[in-house]
Amino acid sequence: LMIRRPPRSTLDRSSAASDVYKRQVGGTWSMTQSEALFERAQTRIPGGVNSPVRAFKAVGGTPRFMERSDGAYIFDADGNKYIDYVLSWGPMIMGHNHPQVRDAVVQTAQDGLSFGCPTEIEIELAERLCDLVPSLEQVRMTSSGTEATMSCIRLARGVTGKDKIINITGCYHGHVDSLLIKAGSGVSTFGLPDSPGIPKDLAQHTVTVPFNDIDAFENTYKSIKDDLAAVIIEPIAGNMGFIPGEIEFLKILREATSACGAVLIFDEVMTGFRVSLGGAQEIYGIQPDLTALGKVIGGGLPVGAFGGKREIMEQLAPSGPVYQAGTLSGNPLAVAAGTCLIQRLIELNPFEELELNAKFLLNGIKEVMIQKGIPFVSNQIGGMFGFFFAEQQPRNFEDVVETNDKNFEQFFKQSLDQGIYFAPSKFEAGFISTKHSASVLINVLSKIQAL
Ligand code: HOZ
Repeated sequence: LMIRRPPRSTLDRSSAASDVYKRQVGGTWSMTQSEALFERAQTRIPGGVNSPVRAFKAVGGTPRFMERSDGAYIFDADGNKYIDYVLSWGPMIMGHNHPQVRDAVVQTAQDGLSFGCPTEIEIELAERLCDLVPSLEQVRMTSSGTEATMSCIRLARGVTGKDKIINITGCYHGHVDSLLIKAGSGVSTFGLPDSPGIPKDLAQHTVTVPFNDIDAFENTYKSIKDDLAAVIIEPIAGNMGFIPGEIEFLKILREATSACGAVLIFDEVMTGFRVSLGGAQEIYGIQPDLTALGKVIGGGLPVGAFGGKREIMEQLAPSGPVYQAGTLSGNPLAVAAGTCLIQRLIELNPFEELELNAKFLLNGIKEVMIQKGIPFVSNQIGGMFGFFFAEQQPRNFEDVVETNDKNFEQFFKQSLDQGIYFAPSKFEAGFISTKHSASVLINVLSKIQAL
C-alpha cells in the first residue's frame, strides 16, 4: 500500500516557516527542501533536530532531511541519493529497509502494536541473545541504549551497595546523568564535556580515566576501590571516532573489578552484533558482568537491552529489589525486527566480509589522501570503522581532539556533495552493510578520487 503525501503546496505551514514556503510557491526556489525544512523545524524542535549530532554543527551546512532508504542508499527531500555510511548509527547492518525485517514488522503489526503484557517473541529474543553473547545469562529489554546503560548503573549500585563509577573519557553511554562526564559523541562534538543539569552531588560519584591508560586507571582504582560500584566502558569505542580498546587495558579492568567486587559493564550498544555475533566481548575473550545492547537488536526500531550474570540480573524487580521498568519495553514490533535481523546475521555471518570491504574502502581513501599529502589513518572491525586526519592512530579521546578538524570538515562536505554520507562529526564511527557491495565501493572510491 503506497500512502502518498499531499503535494507540498497543500501542506499546512506554521507561521514562522510560512516565509520560506512563500518563496517556494513564488517559484524562486531560493532554498533547497532540506534548508526549508530545517528552518521550519527550528521553530518547533530545539536546534531543528531530535538528536544533536544530526544538526551538522561540527561541519557546517544544512542537515539533509531524508525521505526514504533502500539497501546502501538514503534519499533526501530534494531527490538526492547518498551512499550511506551512518546506517541509522549502526542498526542497518544488512542494509536499509531490509525486506524480511520489514515484513516481520508488518506481519507482527497485524496482531497489535503493543500490549503492555509479556509475549512469546520476547522470550525468543532473550534466548537468542543469551545463546550468542558470551556473558549473558539473563536479559531485560528496554526501549533505548540510554535506558540500558542507565539500568546497568542502577543495578551495579544496587547489588554492590556502593556509589562510585569509573567512566572512561570519550566513551558515550547515552545521556545518562551519571555518565555524561567527559563523554564522547554529541557532547564532544559540541564541546560540552559536562552538561549543565547534572547535580554536582551526583557527578561527584563519577570518576573519569583516559581510554587505554593502565597507569591512570590503576591510580584512580587504588584511591576509590572500596567505594567502587562499577567500571563502564565501550570495549571498542565508537563515540570518539572508532578506537579499539587495547587488550591489556581491558584485562586490567576485568581483574581489578573482580578483585574489589565491583561490576564490569561493557557498553555494546554499538558493537553488539556489529563487530561479531558475540560482540566485542567475544573478540577479546573477556566477559563483563553486565552488557548493554541496542541498535542492531532492534533492527532499526527503538530498542535497548541489558543482561549478564544470573545472580546480578535476578536482583532486578520483580525477582529482586532494584527497580527498573518500561511501558514499551519488549515492544512486539521492535522485538520482531530485531529477532528477524539477528536470524539473518546468524545465517550469513557477514562480519569477515564486512571488515574486508571496510578495509578496501579505507585503503582507497588513504591512497587519495597520500597523493594529496594529507595525513590519514583508519581502522575497522567487522562492520564498524573509523578514520582520522592524523599522522598516528589515536589511542584515546585526548588524541582524537588533536586530529585535524579542517581536513575532516572538508572531506565530509566534499563527500556529501558527491553523494557519500559519512557521519557529520569526527567523534562518530562509520558503519558498513552487506548491501555495500563491490560495485558500491568502487563507485564510492571513484567519487573520492575525483574530490
Ligand atoms: N547517539 C548517536 C551518536 N553516537 C547519535 C544518534 C542520532 O543523532 O541519531
